[in-house]
Amino acid sequence: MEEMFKTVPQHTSSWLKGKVTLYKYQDVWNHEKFHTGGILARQSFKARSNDVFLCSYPKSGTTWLKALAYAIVTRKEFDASTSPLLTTMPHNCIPTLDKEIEQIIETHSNTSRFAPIATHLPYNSLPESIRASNCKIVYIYRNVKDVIVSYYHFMREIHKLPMEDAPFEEAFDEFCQGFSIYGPYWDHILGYSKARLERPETTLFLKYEDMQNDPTSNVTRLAEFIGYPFTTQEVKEGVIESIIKMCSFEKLSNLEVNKTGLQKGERFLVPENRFYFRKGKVGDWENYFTDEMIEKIDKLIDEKLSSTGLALK
Ligand code: PAP
Repeated sequence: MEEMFKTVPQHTSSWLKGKVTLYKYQDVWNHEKFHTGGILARQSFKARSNDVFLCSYPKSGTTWLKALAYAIVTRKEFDASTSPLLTTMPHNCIPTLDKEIEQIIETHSNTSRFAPIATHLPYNSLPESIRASNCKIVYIYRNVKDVIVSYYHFMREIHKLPMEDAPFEEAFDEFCQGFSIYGPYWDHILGYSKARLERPETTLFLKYEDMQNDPTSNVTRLAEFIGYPFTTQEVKEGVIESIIKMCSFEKLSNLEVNKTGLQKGERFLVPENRFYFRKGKVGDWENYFTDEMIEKIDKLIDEKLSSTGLALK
């Protein structure tokens, strides 16, 4: 596969001081290893109709969604004082298709037990069996400007670049041009938006900002959609609130595992868990965007994404 990547378009990010080269394969820009993960997934993964996929563009709320889905699905086994989420980073509670395909194939074929699987793969890059089956897809999305800021810091931290060595303006421009992991970002959103129109019954869109504003109704929707609705008794007992609290940014980001642990399964980069818990706020972009950037990104959103009907600004 290495040979194949030598022949496809490449882009080396100048704002990351040449530390990252992205490859364009089948219309998607990505690290070689994530392309390889996607190719292996397409070759070997067979979806079952009761599978649930947690899909997202990076930095849109994946970690939070994983924690919530895991807590919902395992709530009969564990409560807020015994949950594995207290000692395991959410990314290690729910596997990612394009990163951990071998492990997923093994557990998926050895058990009929329902377990959500996450992925950053664009809709058109998903294994055919997922697109052809009626398994459920949850897509979390977020204000693009906050995605860009979050992406900027994550990439910068992983590559150990202080802010003064990583110009935000350049990162912003590259992102707008489509040079980002699993990019272009626009195509990611568009792909899942089209899927939502084609398969409305089996696709749930959740918005990060809505989840912050009204976690109870969004967690209720999520639980219903994935087939784990809360009973009246559970509602009375405050189970929803307890899950929301356990999965909150404040709780998770202060756990030892998320403060000091390292991600597993990365071949050449080992992100620290704390990189996935930066601020967890809505609107941090206001501290980074100039008027010119706001104008540029809003215009791009109008041009590229108005057909989705999603409020992304
Ligand atoms: P990933 O795609 O690499 O897994 P993802 O989890 O989608 O990353 O995004 C990380 C963002 O979610 C961070 O946003 P920030 O940079 O603006 O702070 C992170 O802080 C935020 N985040 C992580 N966990 C939570 C949570 N429990 N509640 C709210 N936001 C969270």
